[in-house]
Amino acid sequence: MTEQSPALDNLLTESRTFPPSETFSAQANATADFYAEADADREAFWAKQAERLHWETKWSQVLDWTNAPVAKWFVGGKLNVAYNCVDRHVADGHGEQVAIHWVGEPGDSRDITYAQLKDEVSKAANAFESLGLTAGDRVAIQMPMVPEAIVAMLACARIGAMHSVVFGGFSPTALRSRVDDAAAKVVITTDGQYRRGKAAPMKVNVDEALEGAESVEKVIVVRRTGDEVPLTEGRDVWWHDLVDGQSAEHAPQAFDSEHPLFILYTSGTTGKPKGILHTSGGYLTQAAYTHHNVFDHKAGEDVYWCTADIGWITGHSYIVYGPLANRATQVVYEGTPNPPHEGRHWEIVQQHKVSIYYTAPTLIRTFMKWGNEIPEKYDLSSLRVLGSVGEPINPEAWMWYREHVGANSAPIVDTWWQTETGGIMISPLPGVTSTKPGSAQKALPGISAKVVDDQGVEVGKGGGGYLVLDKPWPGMLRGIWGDEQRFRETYWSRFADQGYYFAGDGAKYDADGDIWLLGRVDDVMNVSGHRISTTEVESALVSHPTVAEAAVVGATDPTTGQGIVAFVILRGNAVDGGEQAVQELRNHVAKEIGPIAKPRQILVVQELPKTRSGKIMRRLLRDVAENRQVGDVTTLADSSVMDLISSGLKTGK
Ligand code: 6R9
Repeated sequence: MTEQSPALDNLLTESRTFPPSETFSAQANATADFYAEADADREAFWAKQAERLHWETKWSQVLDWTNAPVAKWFVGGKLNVAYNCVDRHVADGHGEQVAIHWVGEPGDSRDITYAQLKDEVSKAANAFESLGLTAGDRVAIQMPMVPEAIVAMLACARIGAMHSVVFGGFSPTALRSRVDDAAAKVVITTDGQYRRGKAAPMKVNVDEALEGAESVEKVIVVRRTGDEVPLTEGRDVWWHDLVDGQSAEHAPQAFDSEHPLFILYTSGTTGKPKGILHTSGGYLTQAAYTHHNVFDHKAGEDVYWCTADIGWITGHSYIVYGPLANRATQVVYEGTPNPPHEGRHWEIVQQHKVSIYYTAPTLIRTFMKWGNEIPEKYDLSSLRVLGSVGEPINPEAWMWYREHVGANSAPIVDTWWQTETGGIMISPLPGVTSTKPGSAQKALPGISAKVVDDQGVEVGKGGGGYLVLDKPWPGMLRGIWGDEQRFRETYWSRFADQGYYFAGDGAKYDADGDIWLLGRVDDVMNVSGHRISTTEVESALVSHPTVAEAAVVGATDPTTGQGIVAFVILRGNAVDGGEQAVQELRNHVAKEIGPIAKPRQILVVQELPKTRSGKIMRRLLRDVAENRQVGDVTTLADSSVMDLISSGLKTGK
């Protein structure tokens, strides 16, 4: 069963609730009767939500679940996702509305209207077609948060090509494995990127990644930092040379509702990331429906800002697809939160009168650390809805967010979902739900979630167990790219008898039946809201010549949620595990996977605790990493190992 930290236990005794204000409720998009309406006829409810979109051909059936666990939603329907996100708003007379207030890290900025976005996406679509890209092809995108990244994603969608966005902080090795897995034909990148106030290279990393990559025919490079970069003759082309001269007319073709839209890689319990596959109609319906109701978004009135990176699912669903389908005006910010100062976010909120702000608990805790006086210096009165995503939010951070950002009045929506779910699944509805600090509370109308025990039986109020999704939903993943068996095993085998989707999260009902998320129950860590598998980091460590064996755990961390702690056994002939060796290993992991996977701490040990069947007992290592008394060691093959580790650590050996 799930192992709970003391912090999570406290969280479950939380009794404060915050009912919605009458004025908010009176104007809210969502109403309490949505739940009953969806329960009465789920498919009719979703069909109504799909009407938010423009369909070239209407569907003939809402859901086909006969080939479970691969769902078909809005069967027979045809639509163009990019048309829905851009063109139709222009056709409806909103071409002059700003779609994106883009804010560059060094202080440059661009406002892009829907009419301009339509031109840019059309030109890029024409450019991509001129390279021979067609529907079904894969395009890898590794870019910082520049407008062209969004344009590139939409242009792929427009021509039916699938994008595979790879987070800008991922290493060449990580990029390469994703390019190879999807056999990407085209890679789009920038010369460099601004990160923490400095220009850092990007294209040279891509070059390193693509050495000998057979599938890649073209690399498109957006100029961002102006740094000189080598171009490979015949393969590389500047975005401005390729795109700027194209026609701004491009006729969007309607694709089947189940036409693949994108692949997004996420960490699983093995070292190999999974290419999560999403399709068009159902995904866009859920992204738009949730963005409209969970954030109470009003087109043409709100200014929305989601601080995620497009390299993650939150950026896909709540920067690109959901908000644009709903004709949002949004802020897109390129950089990290503190260049040049710690009030950067609040300055942007004040300047653009941001009314909906969606971020991650790790950032909220960082803001707390920086001090109350920082947000106090700015006018944040425009904010009316606050969101949280990526990991459980502890009540202290929730209360701080409410008080110091939301002026004790803006509803906070704690949204639980995953790369695999495509859109938000469990969340309060602002104006409807009385919120509780720390709880994501209830499955949204149209969504069904349960907390079950080992046998798949739903637990009662106050009970804990595993979170499952017991009914199909429109934004659900349609598979793992190229690995159907892994798809079935990972998500559908744990509760195969019941046909439940196993989310991999522990959860609990409180006395009111509200859901509290308790973190992963598998070997996936959550560091600053990023999923990183213990196995991935372990593989990176053992790929270093000095390392014989490695075990990695996620230890509770006050700022990042979890921090990566590695235990390594060095090879016999390797020199001592001094500070320098440890530093080198940390850098090695950063190089293999990316800086986000850099262990917070590496402990050199002589032995690792293993069961008789040879499984590393991470639970015990977590006890050590979190400075707790080591738990039950009876299943260890050699129970003295933990003494050895603990005493070795004390004496620094
Ligand atoms: C959207 C996203 C998914 C995992 C998920 C869970 C954790 C996300 C959460 C949350 C508690 C929340 N998670 N939101 N846990 N409360 N509001 O983050 O997708 O990167 O795939 O991560 O993140 O453990 O299983 P992804």
